[in-house]
This record gives sequence, structure tokens and C-alpha cells, in this order.
Amino acid sequence: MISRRKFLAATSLTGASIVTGNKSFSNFVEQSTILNSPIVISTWNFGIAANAAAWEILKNKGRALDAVEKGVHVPEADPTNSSVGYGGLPDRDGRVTLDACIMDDLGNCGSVAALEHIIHPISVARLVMEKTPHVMLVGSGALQFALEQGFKKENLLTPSSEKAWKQWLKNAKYQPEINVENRLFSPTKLPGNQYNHDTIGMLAMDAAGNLSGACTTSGMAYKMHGRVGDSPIIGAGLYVENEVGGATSTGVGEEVIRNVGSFLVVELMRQGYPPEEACKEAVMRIIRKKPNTAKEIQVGFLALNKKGQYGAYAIQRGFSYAVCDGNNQKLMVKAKSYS
Ligand code: SD4
Repeated sequence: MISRRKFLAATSLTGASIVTGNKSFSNFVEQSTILNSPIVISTWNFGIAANAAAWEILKNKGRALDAVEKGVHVPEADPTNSSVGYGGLPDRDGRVTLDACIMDDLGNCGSVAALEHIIHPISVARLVMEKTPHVMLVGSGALQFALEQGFKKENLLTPSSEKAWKQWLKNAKYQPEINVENRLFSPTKLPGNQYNHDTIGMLAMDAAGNLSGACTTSGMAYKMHGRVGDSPIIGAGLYVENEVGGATSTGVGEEVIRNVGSFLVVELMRQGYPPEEACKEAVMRIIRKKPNTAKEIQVGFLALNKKGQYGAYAIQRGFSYAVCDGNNQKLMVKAKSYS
């Protein structure tokens, strides 16, 4: 009898029909079909520049882990990106606090949460993974570790983010908004490059066929001081299982944590769900539990499987993600989502 793994491997990818349990998938559209061909995907339109940096490593047969770290450095260092790293919108006390995590093909992972003053939290997360017996460091402990490792302490609050925060203070109303790209139905952008939220989650497969992922954000703008979202939580904001695939998330982190979203997406892919279907099911779990809340928020998942197939799904339309496989660098915008 043919084993499940052999069945999946033997199935032709285009127009494939995969049956798992009592669910059948056919004609899944978003995919790359060359096994072990390097590919990198990441959330939102700023993923294009990030993917280009990651590709520099992948094209030279570098490791996916190095690619995702270098890739997300781009938005982390960009002062005009107000939802990741330097220039990120602060919490309600005016403090920029960053969350990030990274995971490699061997199941190693590292994470930092509520880290202040360091432009590249993803690299601190990597060192937590590589140089400590721990997975996660938070707040002042994460900063202490970063400084010990030679990172420079910097002011991450740019004049434009400070101005936006002062504006927000006038009403000081904290309510996660549906992301703006849904309303405008264009890739996310507020006046002056202000994004009220939008994490970069990046997944890559290298020439050796190994997978890694990274996720980094300044979190929800004007959050309570000390609030940690899904992005640095392994299994919520990011999960990678080298035999199966990887997933990452963006949007209102509380709902992703409650449903252990990225782990769920990977486990569904293990059962044979194509990436987009796995993302859709993870979104539906959120919606089924809280149908009323879900109408008001955005959550999106992005996934890449071991075959290099990718897909995404979000509560609200307009979720965009960037794909780079060397020949192509493209931005996919989800025209159809749950809402
Ligand atoms: C968080 N998931 O802190 C992050 C924010 C975000 O798109 O992605 N936004 O909850």
C-alpha cells in the first residue's frame, strides 16, 4: 500500500486533488512547483524589499535561517515603516517595544518580547536560540542580554511616530482597527507611511530544501505597556516544521495566540491541507469561536510547505504578501477572504 507521504509526493501539483479525512482539495492556485527550489515569502508589501535581501543569501545557496534574518532586517531598520523595528509606533506610554522570533529547520527557536532600544530584535532572538539554553527573553532581561552581546542601545521613536502617538493621546482610545488596506483595498498605507499594525512574517526554503522562518513587529500601536502579541510566540506568530512547512501570522495577535494559529496551520499541512486551505481553516477557527469580534479585526496567515507551495488567507480582504523565487518577485493581494 502506498504510504501517505509517498502519495503526497507522487501527486502532480498542478490541478492536484488531495483527499484528507473527508475533505477534498482541488485546483489550489497559489503555488511554486519546483521541489527544493529556493523561495522566500513574506507578509505585506514591505515584504518585497525584505524578500530581495533574503534572496541574496538564497541564490548563493545560503541557509534559509540566514536569509530570513537578513530579510527582515530591512523593515526593522526602515524608519518609514511604523509597524516594525525602528520607527515602530509606540505603546500608550510612548515606548517602542518590539517582539520577534526565529525558527530553523532543526526545530531550534529563539524569541524576544517587549524589547526596547534595539533596532534588530530578530538578531537578538537568534542569539537567544544559539547562545542560551532558553527560548524566550523578555523586557529588561532581553535588553540586558542584547547589550551583553554587543548590540547598541538606540532611540527607536522617530519624530513621525512620536507625532502620531501625541495625536493619539488626544483621545487615547485603544481599539484595534480593521487594517486600512481593507477599507481602501490597496496595499496597506496610512498618510505619512503610518501602519497601525502589520508584522513582517517571513518563510524561506533554501537550495538544500530546508525551511526557516522569522517574525518581527512593534506590535499593536498604543498597546498597554508590557503587552506581548503573537509575533514572538512560537506556535502562534510563527512555526516551522522542516518535514512539513512553515506558517506565520499578522493581525490582532490575541486571537492568534488563543488559537495557536501558526502551529495549527503547519499541523493541517501535515494532514495534507494545501497551504491556502490550512490558512483558511485557521482563520475559520477564530471566526467560529468569536463571529462578532472577527468582523471587527484582521488576522492573516501565510504558509509555505515543503514542496515550495504557498498560500494565505485572512479575515478581511486586502491582505497582501510578497513572493520571491528568483525568477519572480511578486506581490499577491488577497481579493477574496472571509469577509
Ligand atoms: C501583534 N500580530 O502584536 C501583531 C501585530 C500585527 O499586523 O501584525 N499586525 O498582535
